[in-house]
Amino acid sequence: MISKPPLTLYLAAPRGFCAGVDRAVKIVELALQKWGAPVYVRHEIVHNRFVVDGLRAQGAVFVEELDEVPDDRPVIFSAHGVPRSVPAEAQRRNMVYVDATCPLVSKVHIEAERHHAEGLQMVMIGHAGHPEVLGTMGQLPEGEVILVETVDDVARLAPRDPSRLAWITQTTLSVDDTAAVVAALQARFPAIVGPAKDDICYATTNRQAAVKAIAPLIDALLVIGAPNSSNSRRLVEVGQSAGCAHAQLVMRASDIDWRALDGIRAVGVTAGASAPEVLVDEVVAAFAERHDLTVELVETARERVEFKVPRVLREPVAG
Ligand code: 0O3
Ligand code: SF4
Repeated sequence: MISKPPLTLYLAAPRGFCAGVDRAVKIVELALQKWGAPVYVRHEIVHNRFVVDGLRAQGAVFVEELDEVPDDRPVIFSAHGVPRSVPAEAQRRNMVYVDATCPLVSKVHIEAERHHAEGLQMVMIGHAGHPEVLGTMGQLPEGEVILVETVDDVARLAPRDPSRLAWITQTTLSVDDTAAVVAALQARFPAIVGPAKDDICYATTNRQAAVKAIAPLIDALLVIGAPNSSNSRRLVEVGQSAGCAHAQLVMRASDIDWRALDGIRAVGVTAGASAPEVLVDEVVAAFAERHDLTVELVETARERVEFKVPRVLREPVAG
């Protein structure tokens, strides 16, 4: 028998589903129980094909815009949040809708509204075109939120009144990159107001910290997550910045570039906030097939956050 090469697999914790994703997936499942299929979902409920396919198999129909939903079927808004115009349109059409926006994204929406009510113009740090950014910017009238992505963007900002500004962020950004942008904003606009640190959520922060902890131990990092998942892509970048030159984003085990992993002695594995644990199990099993594997858990925090589903889905089904 040919012996398999030894490999230590450092499994980051926390990893995978956050409380907002857990709640959003539950909302779709409960809506299907309550109203039967089809239940429409505007945008991928979370950015993961396996989650989406699983819900589709139960009768969920995924669309990008509300005009693709018939008036007489319930619709769920994704965890990333929606511009104000979306629930407004659903109300105008008398539709049944449930908003699965993560409460930590809604918190940023409320922050933006509060600053706006005080007459401040907002600077949002985030990624152009991302649904969360579109949703948060869409809480306020056009021109009231200016988007910056980088330190260089800060130098180009031309606000209405540089002394009347507030900043907010997307929840899934790189903690370190964001700190640099915030510092640039504060240097250029000393009067700017904002959150104590940033609006990056606990789950994003914890997953990045866990990657930093395993980076010195590993030759390669695998992040399980989708290419359109902002928080997952940030985990790859955090791994690279922490010195792990070889970091791969993989949707599942079949995406692993084994050739690039040839000869390594230690690998790190984590998963984005929208990646289900079954995919982690699959990746670990794929390593176990090829290696004499030792799995070590590296736990840098324990998460106990849970969010309730909206009341309408907690009520017993009528009939
Ligand atoms: O925002 P992101 O692309 O990371 O979204 P995912 O991958 O669906 O993960 C959940 C995070 C979220 C809903 C927004 O904070
Ligand atoms: Fe909510 Fe954070 Fe999860 Fe986004 S990553 S859904 S903000 S808990």
